[in-house]
Amino acid sequence: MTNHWLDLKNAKVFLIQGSNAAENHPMSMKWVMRAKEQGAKVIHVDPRFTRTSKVADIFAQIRAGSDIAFLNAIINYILENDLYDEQFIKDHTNGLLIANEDLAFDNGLFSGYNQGSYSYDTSSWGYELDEERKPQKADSLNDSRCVFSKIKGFFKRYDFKTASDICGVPEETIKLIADTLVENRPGTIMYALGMTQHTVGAQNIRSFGVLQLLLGNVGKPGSGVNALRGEPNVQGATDMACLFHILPGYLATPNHDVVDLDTWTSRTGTFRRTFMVNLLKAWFGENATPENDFGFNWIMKKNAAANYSIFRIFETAIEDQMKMLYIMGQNPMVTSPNLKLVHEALSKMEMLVCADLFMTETAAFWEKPGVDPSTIDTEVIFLPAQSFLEKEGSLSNSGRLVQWRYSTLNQVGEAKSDLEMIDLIFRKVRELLQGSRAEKDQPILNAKWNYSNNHFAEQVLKELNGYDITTGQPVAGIGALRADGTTSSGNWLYAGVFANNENLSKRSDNENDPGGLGIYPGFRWCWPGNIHVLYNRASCDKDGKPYDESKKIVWWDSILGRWTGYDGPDVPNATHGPDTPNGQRAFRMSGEGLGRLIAGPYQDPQADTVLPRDSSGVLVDGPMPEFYEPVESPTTNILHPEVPINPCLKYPRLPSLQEIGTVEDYPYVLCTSSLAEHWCAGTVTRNVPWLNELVKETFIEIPKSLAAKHNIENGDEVLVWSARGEVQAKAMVTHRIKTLMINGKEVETVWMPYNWGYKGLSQAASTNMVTIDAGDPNTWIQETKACLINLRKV
Ligand SMILES: Nc1nc2c(c(=O)[nH]1)N[C@H]1C(S)=C(S)[C@@H](COP(=O)(O)OP(=O)(O)OC[C@H]3O[C@@H](n4cnc5c(=O)[nH]c(N)nc54)[C@H](O)[C@@H]3O)O[C@H]1N2
Ligand SMILES: Nc1nc2c(c(=O)[nH]1)N[C@H]1C(S)=C(S)[C@@H](COP(=O)(O)OP(=O)(O)OC[C@H]3O[C@@H](n4cnc5c(=O)[nH]c(N)nc54)[C@H](O)[C@@H]3O)O[C@H]1N2
Ligand SMILES: [Mo]
Repeated sequence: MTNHWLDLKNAKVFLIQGSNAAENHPMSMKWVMRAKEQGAKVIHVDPRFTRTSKVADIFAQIRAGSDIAFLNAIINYILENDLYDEQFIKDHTNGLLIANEDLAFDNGLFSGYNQGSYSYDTSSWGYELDEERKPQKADSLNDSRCVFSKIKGFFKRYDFKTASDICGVPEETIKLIADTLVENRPGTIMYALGMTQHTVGAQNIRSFGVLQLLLGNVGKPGSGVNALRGEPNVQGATDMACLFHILPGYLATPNHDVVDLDTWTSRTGTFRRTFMVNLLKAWFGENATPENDFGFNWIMKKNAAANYSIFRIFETAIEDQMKMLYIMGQNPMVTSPNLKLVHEALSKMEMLVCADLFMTETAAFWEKPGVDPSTIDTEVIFLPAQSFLEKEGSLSNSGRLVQWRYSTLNQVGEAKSDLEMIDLIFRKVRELLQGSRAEKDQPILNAKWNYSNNHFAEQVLKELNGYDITTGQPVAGIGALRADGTTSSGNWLYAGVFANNENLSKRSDNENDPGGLGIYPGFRWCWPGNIHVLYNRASCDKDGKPYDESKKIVWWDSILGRWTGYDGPDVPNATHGPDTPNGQRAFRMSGEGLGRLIAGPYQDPQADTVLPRDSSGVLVDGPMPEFYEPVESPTTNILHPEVPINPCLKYPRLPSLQEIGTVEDYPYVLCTSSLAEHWCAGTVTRNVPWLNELVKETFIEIPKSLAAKHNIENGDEVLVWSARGEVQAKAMVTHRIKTLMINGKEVETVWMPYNWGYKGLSQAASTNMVTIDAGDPNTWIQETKACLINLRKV
């Protein structure tokens, strides 16, 4: 979230799109409803009418996977009718900067496309630079060369009629939603998987970003683009880099050609070098010295061209390259798309280790009904894990609030905490490697690893915060981190959580809320630096004065000579005023310090210890969000039929296991998601009898019109099949999904939960037998919100 949960109460309008907040994030609705009591409007855009739609003032039923067309039409309307916040655009976005003259878009492709590699050379997506390599700036937004003029041209194709033909939302509803957003500011956006689980998932969110920048809805209370995160602590997990392309604190994992720390620095910036040195000190302790580049070459490198996502883990197993997998707290035999492929992959592994609370479908994959276990050689080891009740530790919520949890249960049986399991394994592996000179073993032999079993998790949090090595005391914040190896910090974003040797994630002051904005600065601790609203510098004009005095959050205090306010000011340096370059960098992590309407690479030439020099924030599949159809689509792409789907998509990779269905054979769109009554794989919830009583088995929601066509009634057994597999489920004939008119043709959508498998107290077919494992080329999230199926009554 750019903002935070309590901040929702400050919004005047909510665009909830691709999120079923009422069922999946019920606590959020408390604040939405509070705003509604003050007159705020709620808009819900979803293929299916849910409990969230029930509280909406406007509900728009949209075709799954067509959101960019819908959002771009709103953006175009705002641009064409001068409904944008001109001052904000000039102050805080790159709208006035002169775009690179080679930037082009033609028939579905941006400039720089390479057909053979399905990728873009992004160099034409940046700016025209002056002699000092700074972006040239136009005097007015009317300059035909500036970013603002370029986006006007780009979004022009998205008139209401075209958008409506693509997404199925009537033209007048799109206009009503656009007017409601324009008339009620600040407004906020809440989204989750309905937007991200697509092959255009990241560009969906870029449309949100452009929309909010145009409306001036960034950095202010009640504004922002808010990702409602999923699994408990998924925010913490991404902060700690449970992803292949980043290290803790979102630092880039070096590619194979990054031979030393200087090369890494030249690509990512001196600013980030400090964080990298601190990370290396945390990992390798005394063994990380200036002489050995702080152990930089001990950390893993990746092949720049390779994809190490979960898809490739399974695919490389099938290709006989992945021999062993250690899974902690995941049940991919239910939750991963295209389960046939996953099963084949697990069957080919030499060894599978699963640490879980329950015997999962994954740990027992060899017991899958219809499979002969004697044909599978994989050795499976199951490690019983402690649940959150048996252990303490911190969780980071969607609003980046780090909150301490205490254990409430004694250890049950032989179960161990994941930390303890990893500790035992690490120590044993290191013992086995003692004396090895092999290069690949050096990271383990040189690691700093000296935890004790006394409040293990708190030792880890302290290490993430980091120490001043010269005094042995925890550092007070990001500003205290040095690049010379005299401080350490396992994750720069968490520097400050242990300031003054106190675990600030345990703080509980829920009384003191200066400004009444819901910030409560003494309640737990928020990264970075207890800043609750990111980009809050953008709530002020060039001179550091709040645009809206009645909703001020931070400001420049010229008497004190510093940025101050109710929240931590999000500025590079609190004493660098509006008359300095740093005082104008509301988007301090981007090279130009501005919000990007066009997102291209830009490196600041005068990168010093404060200014970053990198091209982060650039997506691989375009500088502006363009609409592409899902891989399996019920219709043609009317904008550019020759480039129907995301041109950066490499799919299928294993054609025999990744078949793509066509609308002729598979005429209906399948949308999948979770239920209020169950949790993801259902491993935990399907073992709770009361929850099974509420929803006892999987089902398929079929619109009345389609059910009638197939003679299906409520409760009938239905066979559902795609190009990849089949499942059987009970029919739930529904009014909640309706037929949509797309490109002049009727399109029917059905919906299924994905929470079942063949273990636990409630067993049923796994929907992911039929879903598709094509993924967004930026994030590798799967397209589980839209694929094509066929169905019949059994
Ligand atoms: N009770 C409960 N709560 C949960 C979970 C759970 O399993 N059970 N899971 C947690 C997890 S891990 C996550 S990630 C979150 C997920 O939270 P959400 O993202 O809110 O959950 P979903 O239901 O997957 O999807 C949200 C909505 O997106 C809609 N949708 C699908 N495709 C599209 C599309 O193309 N466009 C638009 N506009 N909408 C679309 C779906 O119809 C659905 O209503 O919930 C978390 N909370
Ligand atoms: N078709 C379709 N598929 C989807 C989605 C969809 O919308 N549609 N949504 C996707 C999303 S958003 C998500 S997040 C994934 C979720 O996919 P998974 O992560 O596979 O699902 P969970 O049920 O959350 O699995 C968590 C496992 O962790 C175990 N566990 C709980 N606590 C602990 C612990 O402390 N230690 C250990 N070792 N184990 C523990 C639980 O028993 C459970 O087996 O599913 C994805 N799959
Ligand atoms: Mo999730």
